[in-house]
Amino acid sequence: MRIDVVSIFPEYLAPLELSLIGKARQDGLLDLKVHDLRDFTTDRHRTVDDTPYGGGAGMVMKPEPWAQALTAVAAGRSEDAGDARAASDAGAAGPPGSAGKPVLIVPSPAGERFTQATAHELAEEDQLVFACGRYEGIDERVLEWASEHFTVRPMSLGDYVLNGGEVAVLAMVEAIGRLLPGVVGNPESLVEESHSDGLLEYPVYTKPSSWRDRDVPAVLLSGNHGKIAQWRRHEQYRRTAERRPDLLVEFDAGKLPRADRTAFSDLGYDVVDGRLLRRPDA
Ligand code: 6GU
Repeated sequence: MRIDVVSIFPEYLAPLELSLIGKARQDGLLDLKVHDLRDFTTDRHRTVDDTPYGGGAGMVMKPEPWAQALTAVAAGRSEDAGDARAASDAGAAGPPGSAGKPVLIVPSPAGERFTQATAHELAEEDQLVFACGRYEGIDERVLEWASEHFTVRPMSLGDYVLNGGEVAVLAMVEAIGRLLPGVVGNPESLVEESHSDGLLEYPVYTKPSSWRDRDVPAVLLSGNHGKIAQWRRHEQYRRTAERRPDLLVEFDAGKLPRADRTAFSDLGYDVVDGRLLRRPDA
């Protein structure tokens, strides 16, 4: 997979050289490049922002540096603004032979919610481009224009505001990158983790079996793998009901074994038409 990140703070993306993602880059599983938006300006001050039409607080990112930068990365030519202009003049729309348009991800609290399902979807793409906005955002016309060359997806991590897209890109690239074949050593670790099945993960324990007067749940020491699997599943239900009841609305309860229905009943949920319904009295 090819990933390009455009930012006015390329140093912010330095952690992508570390750990699993850094290793994936070294191993050639992930071709990731970070670009400085200011390299695509043409004025002496390398200006990337200006005051908003209509008034109001803050600054807005100017469209032209973004068009130059995105044209360059879509064409796979991004060393400097000269390259960007050449690619633009040639009308380049993407690397030759690439299947479909690259996906342009625009981190924004006004975007669609980024979830584990989004990460899986994006992990199938050939090329992702992340456009890190700062200030009050990027001139809206950039996104309209870019849709000729990219599938444009404004994405939000959640309902809170960050100062810019960079931290969100660190999170999204890690979530996507770890799903690429070969990046996570043992692919089984991807199966039983939070959100892989629409539920939160069960609690985990390691040695010693008794620590500061606290014992590991006995079932985990029993060697009974059926019992252990059931206990873990029920812990997932309990945790999800307690911390993220919103996730249970989407949960498919149609084929649950009797013991699991009972577990949900104990948590105050009935199964109605294959869906979990919170009892009003619970
Ligand atoms: Cl993706 N970007 C920014 N700037 N703020 C956010 C966000 C993204 N997700 C939540 N808040």
